Amino acid sequence: MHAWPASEVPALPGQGRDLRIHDTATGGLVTLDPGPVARIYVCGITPYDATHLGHAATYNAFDLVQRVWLDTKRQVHYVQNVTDVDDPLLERAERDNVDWVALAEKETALFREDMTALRMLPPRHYIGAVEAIPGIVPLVERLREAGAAYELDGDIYFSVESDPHFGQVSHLDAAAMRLLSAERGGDPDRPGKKNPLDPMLWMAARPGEPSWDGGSLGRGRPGWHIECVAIALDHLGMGFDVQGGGSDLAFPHHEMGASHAQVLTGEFPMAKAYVHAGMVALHGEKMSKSKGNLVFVSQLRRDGVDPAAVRLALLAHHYRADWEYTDDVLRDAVARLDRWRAAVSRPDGPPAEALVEEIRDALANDLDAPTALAAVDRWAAAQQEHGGTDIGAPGVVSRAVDALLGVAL
Ligand code: 5CA
Ligand code: ZN
Repeated sequence: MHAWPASEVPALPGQGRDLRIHDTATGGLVTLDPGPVARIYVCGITPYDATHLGHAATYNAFDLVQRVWLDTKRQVHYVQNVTDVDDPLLERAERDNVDWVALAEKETALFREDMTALRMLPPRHYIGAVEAIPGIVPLVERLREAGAAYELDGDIYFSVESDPHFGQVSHLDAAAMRLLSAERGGDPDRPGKKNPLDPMLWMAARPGEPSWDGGSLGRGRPGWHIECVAIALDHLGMGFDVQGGGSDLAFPHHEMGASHAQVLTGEFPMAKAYVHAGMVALHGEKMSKSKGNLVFVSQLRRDGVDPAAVRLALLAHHYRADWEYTDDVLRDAVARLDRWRAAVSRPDGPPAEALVEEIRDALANDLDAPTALAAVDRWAAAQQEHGGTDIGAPGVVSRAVDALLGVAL
């Protein structure tokens, strides 16, 4: 699949910082040392509805990860998937009486537009589940040959007990795992499974549903976790730097994915850090396509809201926090954008070097965007109150805000 166009990332004077970030698997901060090419996999959308602010907040977090790395002059290999065949997509297509392929294409196209408007850096490889099927089938066959997968009425399940490291991403107890598995696409109550948590690797063709040739697996379609594993291993290999997504993906998705990959390769861990963004809520509940309490990025754009203000609304919250979207959040962001734009519109101003370092320090410290915004606020307030004589300082601020925060002033 094609991704979306990249916005330019200006180079900044001085030195970038190594990123320290919270890793769910170790439960603490880790300083990543990616080498010249940093590798990141971020779980993509299931395209049955438009991009909402919760999605945008999560993609914003991983965009910042890349901007910190780019500032250290590293290259970034960024891979993202599109879950373009899965139960929720098929169910929505059926409900609305539309073709599931057309629905997925339409919503993926809108997602690209939203990401472009928000200045999110595009992945180098943007891969759909459907196009990944030829790579998924041999992985499931290998898991079965290794005794890590078994058949139940034609469906093929992964045996979580085959991975000695199972549980080391999310650290949940069995009861919590069972509950979340039922909520998030699993089928812990299906009779005949070896372990209730075992996730499906390959689902045998169901009448009226799309299916593909699975070689020795028979016709069917892939399970959710193996989709991301196949794409990540194909384009990044084992031991990549960051596996990213919202906190609702820690279990079962990232736990199961890590186990699949670890059993397949015999290597541990799949990723050096499992990074999870908090959940954005609306009216007291997590924004979710299934509940319908959504604020769409595309609707805000249609309402004439500047995408840079949307981005500032996201950046005003720490990526790990759960937060509630209200009209005030957007109003504050619009006001901040106006103040910043006014402050950089003059040829001179207060010195900017220290501000660039403050933004760098804040982001390198577990992506502390709110602290970075506060630093820019102080510079903008000083500019407004008494100005300054440094020629070119506003340009430096503008480039730093663009390069490190993805906000075009
Ligand atoms: N296709 C799978 C991942 S392989 C999926 O979870 N798709 S999704 O469309 O449901 O979500 C896309 C990303 O947005 C995921 O990282 C998810 O954790 C994140 N996300 C979903 N809802 C919210 C929310 N309310 N707040 C923050 N992030 C969210
Ligand atoms: Zn995923």
